[in-house]
Amino acid sequence: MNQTSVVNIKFLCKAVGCIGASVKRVGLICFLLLCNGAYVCAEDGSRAWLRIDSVGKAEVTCHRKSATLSIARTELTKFWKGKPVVLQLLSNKVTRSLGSDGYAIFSDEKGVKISSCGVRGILYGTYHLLRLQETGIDCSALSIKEKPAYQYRLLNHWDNLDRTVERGYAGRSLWNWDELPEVCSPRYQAYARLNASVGINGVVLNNVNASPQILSSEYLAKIKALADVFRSYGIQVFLSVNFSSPAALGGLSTSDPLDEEVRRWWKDKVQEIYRFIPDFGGFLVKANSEGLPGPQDFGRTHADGANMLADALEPFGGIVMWRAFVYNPGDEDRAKQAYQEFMPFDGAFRKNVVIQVKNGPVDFQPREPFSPLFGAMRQTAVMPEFQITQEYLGFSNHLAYLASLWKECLDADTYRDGKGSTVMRMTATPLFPEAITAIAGVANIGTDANWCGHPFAQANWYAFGRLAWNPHLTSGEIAEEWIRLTFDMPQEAEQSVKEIMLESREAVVSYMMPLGLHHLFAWGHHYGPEPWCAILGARPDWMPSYYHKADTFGIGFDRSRTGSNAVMQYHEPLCTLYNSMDSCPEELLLWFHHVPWQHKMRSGRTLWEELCYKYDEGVQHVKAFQRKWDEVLPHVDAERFRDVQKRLKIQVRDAVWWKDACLLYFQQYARLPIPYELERPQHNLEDMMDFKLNITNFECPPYGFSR
Ligand code: GCW
Repeated sequence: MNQTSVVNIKFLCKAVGCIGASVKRVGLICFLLLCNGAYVCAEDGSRAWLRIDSVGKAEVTCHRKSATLSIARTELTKFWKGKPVVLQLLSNKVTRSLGSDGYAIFSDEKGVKISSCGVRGILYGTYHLLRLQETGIDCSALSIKEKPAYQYRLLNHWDNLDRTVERGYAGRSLWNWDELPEVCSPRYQAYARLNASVGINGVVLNNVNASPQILSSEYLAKIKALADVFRSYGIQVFLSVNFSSPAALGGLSTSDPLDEEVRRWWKDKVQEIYRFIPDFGGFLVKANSEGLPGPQDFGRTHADGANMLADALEPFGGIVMWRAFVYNPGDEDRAKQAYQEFMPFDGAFRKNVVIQVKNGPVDFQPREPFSPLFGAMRQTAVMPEFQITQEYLGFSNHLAYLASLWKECLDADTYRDGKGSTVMRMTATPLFPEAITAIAGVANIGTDANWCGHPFAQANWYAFGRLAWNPHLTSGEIAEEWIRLTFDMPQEAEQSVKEIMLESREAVVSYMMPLGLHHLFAWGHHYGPEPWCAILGARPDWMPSYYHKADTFGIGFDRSRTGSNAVMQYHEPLCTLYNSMDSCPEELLLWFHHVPWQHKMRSGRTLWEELCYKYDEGVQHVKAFQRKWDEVLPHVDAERFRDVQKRLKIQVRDAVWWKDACLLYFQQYARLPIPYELERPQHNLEDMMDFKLNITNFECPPYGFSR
């Protein structure tokens, strides 16, 4: 959309705004639909970062035919504003070195050439060229070679068959199982296009808490219909499977992975899947985790379970992503358990198995150290799992740009092979020639018109794809791209929005859980603070007190050598660094140590004072975001502007709620005053402790805390 039409539309909005309140919305929509239908649709956020207006006249040549190439061609014909483009599917030294997803783009005064040895590479090159155009890069003399860092770049949907989405805050599941396979919503294609435009090449359709039903022939026919839509966008379909499917779905008496009948059942099932979907990607498995069935139910190991599935998938080129998210209530520190359970099996997995590891050792907290499993395995492929959906970061009410969180993990040095052994290197470099490299993000996508709920949550989907392609990109670079593609703002406003985004994750850490605190979340839904939560008979490792361990002496989980000794799971020099209260990075201090309230911090303040300052800093940050956002009002369409404004209001309210709840609760132990220069609490502890937010797992609370 050019500047003039933006101004015109804003003028029209104002004019229509004069009409009475109830007529206003309908009137506005009809009026704008008549004048400029694309605008109304566009600014509800549904076009996300692909908001190019069609120019419809580019010259594009491609001598080969395929569904994917024809998408590339159409995209360029409609949206490319430059010289003629030639799409070259060819195998030469350069294209072979870039692989079938990689591409080369060259341009000169005659035109542009995009070449790749794979059709997917041509498609990715196409979207890259359009991205360069739309972000204002001069495309007249390009010489670009790109290849993705990870072979598999996957979204994990936690979508249930009843269309609820576990930890989803953007409406219902996109997959309309009742209508499929007969009816294929146009949104499936739009979704695939958005994914392809950032290089995502696979999707796990269903929740890791998987229903055995997903493997029924009835559902496979529905999944085939989705796979048929996704295929031409270069997207492979994967499924989460329930380990007890042979018994639960197949009617066998056991699901023991060493039982011959069970093995046969999986082989037959896999064959059936490939009859429906010849390019099926493979299985994702959550086993013996949070009450789900797994090989241990039969006295077998993770390796036995994973290998059985791997053997069934291997003839078809399918893979198994076996999750390491395992922990049991007991004496052992939860943060240590995944490492302890998986390390003994290093090297015991088949080559088409990859262990999927959450970024931190506990569970997608606003800040955790990286999981020690990343720097540990030497003969088993390991892949990072990030959470794009904001289970622990304010759902889609809070603005939290997560590239900063993921980069912190990817850039972390594991020291496995000396300095420079970053998580990125450990996971993107194959450990052995056939080793899988992969990365997954738990999707934040649903039926909301703008896909993700919060308009800025789209940036996390975008950033995940971009980082999966190139983890060397900085959070700032990705934010800049996204802002340019998503809004039409002058540079100064872009800068303000970028500042908000880059500061947002740290702000959330500060007002929720600074200095290494973790899991202070309310029971079940994980939205607000409940550091006091104590449910009779519930698992202790699901209680906040298990993690904060506040008492009159201090606060924090002692994971040093004299504590749970989780530090031992890290290579030197990290083990020593984390082990001492004096050398431990302060942002992880309470993760690794139980620290006295009077402990002197680097700022010269006591721990208690520092905690108060951090919480306050978080609140002040979000208030500053509100001001900065209000300033960009003239440069954002009314719909998205108001949406973000409304959510920032909630975020400020929630930030104050978090600060008051945590400080007033911990103050009972610290018995020290909140420094007088800081804002006073706005709530009473008793009120907050009485308050229960009435939400299920699947909804986003509309207004945060209010009584
Ligand atoms: O963080 C926890 C979530 C569960 C989720 C689980 C997992 C899908 O609270 O909702 O289940 O992690 O990752 O398996």
